[in-house]
Amino acid sequence: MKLIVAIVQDEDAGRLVSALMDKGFGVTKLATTGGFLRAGNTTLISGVEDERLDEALGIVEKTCKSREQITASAAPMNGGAGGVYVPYPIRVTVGGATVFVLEVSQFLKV
Ligand code: 2BA
Repeated sequence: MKLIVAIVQDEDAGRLVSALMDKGFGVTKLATTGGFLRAGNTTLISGVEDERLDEALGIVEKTCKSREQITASAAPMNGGAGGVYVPYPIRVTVGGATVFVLEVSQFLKV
């Protein structure tokens, strides 16, 4: 068995949960925050049998879109000597999904 940990954008999370559940996968949805943008995202965890891993990953890939987001970075003014930083917008491409696949040593429901 494998544990899929998928970090996705909030906009895709509802459809992804539905798509996985429609195919009989168990899913848990967690509200999370990305370290770089400091913005909300969603982490889904799903335990899947080895033979269905590719199917589940295919659903994640099909459902999650990449999007551009604008965030504020800070540029030093006067070389930063005076400790003055001016925020300026930068564009980053987020997603579709950041996915980790972990080996499950035990799966218990007690
Ligand atoms: P965030 O950390 O908020 O990152 C959002 C997006 O900002 C990233 O999209 C990437 O395009 C950009 N980004 C991140 N760090 C950057 C940096 N140091 N410089 C420039 N741009 C940077 P994704 O790569 O699609 O990541 C989406 C979310 O997935 C991340 O949100 C984070 O919550 C999670 N994530 C990504 N890589 C991870 C990792 N190695 N471990 C744990 N979580 C990760």
